[in-house]
Amino acid sequence: MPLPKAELHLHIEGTLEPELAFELAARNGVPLPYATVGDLRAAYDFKDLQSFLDLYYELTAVLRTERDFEDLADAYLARAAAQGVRHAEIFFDPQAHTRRGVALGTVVEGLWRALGRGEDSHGVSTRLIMCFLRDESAESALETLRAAEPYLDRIAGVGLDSAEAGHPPAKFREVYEAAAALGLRRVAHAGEEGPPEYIRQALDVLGVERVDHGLRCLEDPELVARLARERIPLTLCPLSNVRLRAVDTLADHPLPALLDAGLLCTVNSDDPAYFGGYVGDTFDAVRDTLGLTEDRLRELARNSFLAAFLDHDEERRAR
Ligand code: ES4
Ligand code: ZN
Repeated sequence: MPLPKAELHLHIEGTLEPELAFELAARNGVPLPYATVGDLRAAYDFKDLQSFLDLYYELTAVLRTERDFEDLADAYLARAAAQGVRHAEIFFDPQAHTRRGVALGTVVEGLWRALGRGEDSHGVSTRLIMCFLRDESAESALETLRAAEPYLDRIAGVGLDSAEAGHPPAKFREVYEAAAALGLRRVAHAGEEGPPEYIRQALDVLGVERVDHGLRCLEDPELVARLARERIPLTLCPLSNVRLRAVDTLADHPLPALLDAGLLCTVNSDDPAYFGGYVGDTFDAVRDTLGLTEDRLRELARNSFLAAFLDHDEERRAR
């Protein structure tokens, strides 16, 4: 039995397996510039975040209908459940779809068809977190938030993702203030490729409750001390960091140092179809490669529930 855990850093578009991409491409008559599943998989050799994002956005073209988003989310729930996930807080990127003519309602309604029955179908409770693309404008983020108002009963929070360098969190102050006023929870990617200063901005300007990645906090001991003192969770994604070359090898990943520094670390899969594993695979990899003890693994699983947007009773039921 895999350890029960929550997954807090998961892009639903990043769960699109090559086989499903081909199936949806055929169903929707969308041409793909790859002849076979093998050719597509061969393209998963990334040199940095941007080279990954280029392919990730390219493949969203196959997602067109509510049923496509439903099938995508259903496939994720099945895989997650098999790896011990009891609760998942799932990112989606509305602008990656609206900018190519797919309505926000299609995305949310489609995802919700699968997620709304996730507890019954797979024993996985879920939350949806709507991410703004930080390489799009602040105005576009605000328009996205406004467009989401009819769906706020299904959206727990907002996040910030995509290409980090040159797009500091402070650019999104206004939309995060508006999100907070609507009662939405707030998270943001920071310190994946960007500097420690971006982590500070996410906390101080955007008011985030969790930091997604946050890896580069280690360059700033004062920031590490603050994150530990304030019990700010980090949603780390070790396999992603290896594939996008934030670290050289998994053996070099600073997860043990971050845990030793007293940080509330969680381990997550980010874009599992692209980075070689779902969250249970990630737990296995850090155990085997970083030599984490069973106690440490249990701490990571416990942290995932502590850092989740669950109330006390829900948390107890989930773990
Ligand atoms: C992402 Cl790994 C990563 N970083 C930033 N934005 C993203 N969107 C999807 N995966
Ligand atoms: Zn991410």
